[in-house]
Amino acid sequence: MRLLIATQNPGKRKEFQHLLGDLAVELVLPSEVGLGDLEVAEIGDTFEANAILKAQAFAERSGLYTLADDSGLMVDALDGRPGLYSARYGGPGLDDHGRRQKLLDELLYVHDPERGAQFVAVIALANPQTLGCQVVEGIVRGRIIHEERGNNGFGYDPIFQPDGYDQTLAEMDEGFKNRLSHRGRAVEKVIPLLQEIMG
Ligand code: ITT
Repeated sequence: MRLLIATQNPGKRKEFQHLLGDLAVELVLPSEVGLGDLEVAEIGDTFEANAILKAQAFAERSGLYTLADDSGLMVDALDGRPGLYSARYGGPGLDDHGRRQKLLDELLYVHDPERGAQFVAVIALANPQTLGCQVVEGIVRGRIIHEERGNNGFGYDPIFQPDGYDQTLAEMDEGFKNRLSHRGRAVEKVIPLLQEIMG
């Protein structure tokens, strides 16, 4: 079976390839089916709605079973922001580093006990014939530290320290991050669904 990994984010793409590498499916990237430029408007008001929008759009155009992830960082002291807007936080002028700095600035006067946060990933798996979706979720709790640490991963990894660990996600190697991350936990739940489809 061919499975399209419907993300334009290279960090996510790499993690999915690692997480699904042992499965008996052929992983296909958007650029390999002429969809390297497809951007889906994320107009849903939940992670689930946006994951479904992305999975359906790519499944319809590719004719392949498609997996899409909508994810983000929810900071307790910011009432769950940046949340759904994690990728675009602070507007189009900012890169990943700029977004992390914006978040750190907003938390400048927030003390350690109040720096709790969680990463959420919702994965939608779309059937190309019916465009019906199966949806799973993964969460990892942790806290926002005071300055960036580590060069691995992507996005907000350098400022997020999972509960029970001294390292940030960006200080862990990919295999380690994948075992405990929101995306890793969601993929664990999607694997049985893929196995069922493959029979
Ligand atoms: P696609 O829609 O093409 O998949 P995207 O980056 O726009 O790519 P989202 O809309 O789901 O994806 O935004 C998720 C953002 O949340 C992402 O850009 C990061 O800023 C952040 N994020 C999600 N998972 C993360 C992780 O594992 N580590 C660090 N940051 C993460």
